[in-house]
Amino acid sequence: MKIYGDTQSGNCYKIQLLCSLLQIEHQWLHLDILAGDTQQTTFLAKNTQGKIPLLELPDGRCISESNAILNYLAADSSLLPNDVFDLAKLQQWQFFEQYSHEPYIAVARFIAKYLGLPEDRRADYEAKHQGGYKALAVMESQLEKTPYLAGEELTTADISLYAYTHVADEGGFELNDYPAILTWLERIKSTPNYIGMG
Ligand SMILES: N[C@@H](CCC(=O)N[C@@H](CS)C(=O)NCC(=O)O)C(=O)O
Repeated sequence: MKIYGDTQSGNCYKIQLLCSLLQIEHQWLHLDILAGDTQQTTFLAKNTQGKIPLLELPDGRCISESNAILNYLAADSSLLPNDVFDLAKLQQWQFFEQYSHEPYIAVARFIAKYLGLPEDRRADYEAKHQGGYKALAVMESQLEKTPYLAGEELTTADISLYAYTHVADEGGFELNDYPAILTWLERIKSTPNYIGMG
């Protein structure tokens, strides 16, 4: 199978990390967003959204949306529970990631790291911090109770939220007031076959 992505993107890193943890063989195809690779007609034919990551199966079928790709690839592994309640709990965290975490923490990181924090984006950057810290507080409260977000076991919910939380400092977030998150980051980092971003 082929995975189209950019190693600097947290959404793409989710897939790289999962493939490493589960030792899934794949072909990685690098796309340069800033050079317009995702807007080329050949790529748009595979994903009309023009976004990465994108998974292409050997028969040509494609899946976009990082969390959908994670759950597809993790089927039948310990990272994706079969129990309906446990699966819904995991998805609860993945929807939270897309609506309440990534739009703040990933975007603040993008403004600071890739745009160089231009003056005309400063107000936007600061507004992202309020929402980002709110998301971190929600995670902290869960991780004070359980070692992983969806309970006792590592699941794809942790991979979804690890991707941008572990580089939140690049978006100006200070994690020292979130000790349970810091411990969780270390726990994930020590998982066999872990790989870092980039
Ligand atoms: N919700 C999507 C977000 C994907 C996304 O925004 N990808 C960015 C890179 S992190 C992208 O491809 N941007 C290119 C563009 O918008 O043209 C996911 O989780 O996969």
